[in-house]
Amino acid sequence: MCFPSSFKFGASTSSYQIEGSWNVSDKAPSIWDHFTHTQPHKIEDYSNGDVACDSYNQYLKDIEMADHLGLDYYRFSISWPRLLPEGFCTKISKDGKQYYDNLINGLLKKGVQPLVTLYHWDLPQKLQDLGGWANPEMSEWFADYADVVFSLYGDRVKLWITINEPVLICDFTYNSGPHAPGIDEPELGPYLCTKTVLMAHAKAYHIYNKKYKPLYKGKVSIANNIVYFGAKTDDDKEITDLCNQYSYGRYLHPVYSKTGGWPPSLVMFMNKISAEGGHPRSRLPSLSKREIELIRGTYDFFGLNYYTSRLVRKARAYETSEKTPGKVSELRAIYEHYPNSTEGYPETFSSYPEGLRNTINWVRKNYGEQNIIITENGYSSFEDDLNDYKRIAYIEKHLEQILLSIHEDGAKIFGYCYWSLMDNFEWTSGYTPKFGLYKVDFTDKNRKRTPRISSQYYSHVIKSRSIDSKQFKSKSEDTL
Ligand code: GBH
Repeated sequence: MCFPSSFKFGASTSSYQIEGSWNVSDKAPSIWDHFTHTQPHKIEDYSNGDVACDSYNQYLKDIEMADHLGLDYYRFSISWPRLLPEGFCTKISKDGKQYYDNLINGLLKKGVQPLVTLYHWDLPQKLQDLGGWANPEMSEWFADYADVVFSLYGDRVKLWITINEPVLICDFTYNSGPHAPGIDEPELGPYLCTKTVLMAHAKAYHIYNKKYKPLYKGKVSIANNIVYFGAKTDDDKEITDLCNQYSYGRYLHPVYSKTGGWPPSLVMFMNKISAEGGHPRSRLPSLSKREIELIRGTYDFFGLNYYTSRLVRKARAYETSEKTPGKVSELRAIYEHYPNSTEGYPETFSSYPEGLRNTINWVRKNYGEQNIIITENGYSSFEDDLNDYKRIAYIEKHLEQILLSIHEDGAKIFGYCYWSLMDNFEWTSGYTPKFGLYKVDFTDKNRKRTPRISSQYYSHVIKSRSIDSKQFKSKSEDTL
């Protein structure tokens, strides 16, 4: 089995995780700058992204790595407070603009297409002070920002992701608060945020569609993280479906379904728990007809981030389900790792490659045939070994599932981006987990990058369009 000749390979990063230079020139602080500086204990190793991979200064090396791997796409994100230091489009930073110009031009010179994310979680702190994603006005400010970005780079960037992983933005923030800005307001927070994020995405999509698509003919979508949920027993099918609708349908149904709007089973569930809690109306904000129509169909492709899967079962009477992100305790569900999955690091990242194919089929079943790109998938380890055979096995197994999806199931998948091009700041886990095809030496002033064996394997995959990893395996290693 081989990849079709039109299939694209890429690697991904994001601004806060790699750029550093958090306060150079006129850059304003983002919520992650503020969060890591004011609450360092929320990061496992008390670290932050002040320097990170120093990509603001070392971006030529990043371009070189992308070129060396033979990537079709390099997926990176733009830092909103670097480009618009006032948060609003009242001022465009000259240096910020120049940085992304240099990066984009440098990639294109090497034949690497930029795949650009507008928002990968580094909100201007100033807008957070005005309520952040819980404030409906945010959708307007995001649309203004998107308009600026499209106008500056639309002539050269043909693939856009508006927002990376809304479920992380809304649920990891408000539904227990591990991520910046760290607000634990599970009653209303996640739901207000969900609506605003969807409105923001939709407005940006329409701006591109009307103003820029006729000129530049690019494509715009959103990237969603899906943890595949399988029912533990037949008895658990109903709760599993509700978990899916709660965690992912909430973000997908309004955009990708034929009818638009919230998933009906989620509306019923939210009505029920809101009434039980004494709320005079549903905690899930309503969507007007106009809003439903504004959001519906705002995609040119389907961006999927996939890492791991869970088995779902009903909680027993004495069990309380975890109040972890995307898993509101009111669902009364218990999430278990697949027994035949391989242990991950951090442990939430257990590897279950079949889950990727299952996710793709779940998406197609629920929302019809889609043009799918895997915008993220990756393996992290504790060791920063250059002989990362387990990463090779992870990539091989997941690419195998993509090949099965394409050839056996008939899915339309046009690309795969590995997370990540290089080791970087892994949010609340700091610098300990290593996701990179390239190792980064965080003790070196210049953040020296060194290729791991997985980078050789990946460029072999890209060249040969097949996944066989035999020549890269160490005999002693177990495969994943
Ligand atoms: C992505 O998020 C991010 O886009 C990227 O910035 C990040 O570096 C990368 O992944 C690696 O983390 O605890 O049950 O939800 C992925 C979000 C969060 C998905 C943890 C898997 C574990 C299962 N991930 N989650 S659960």
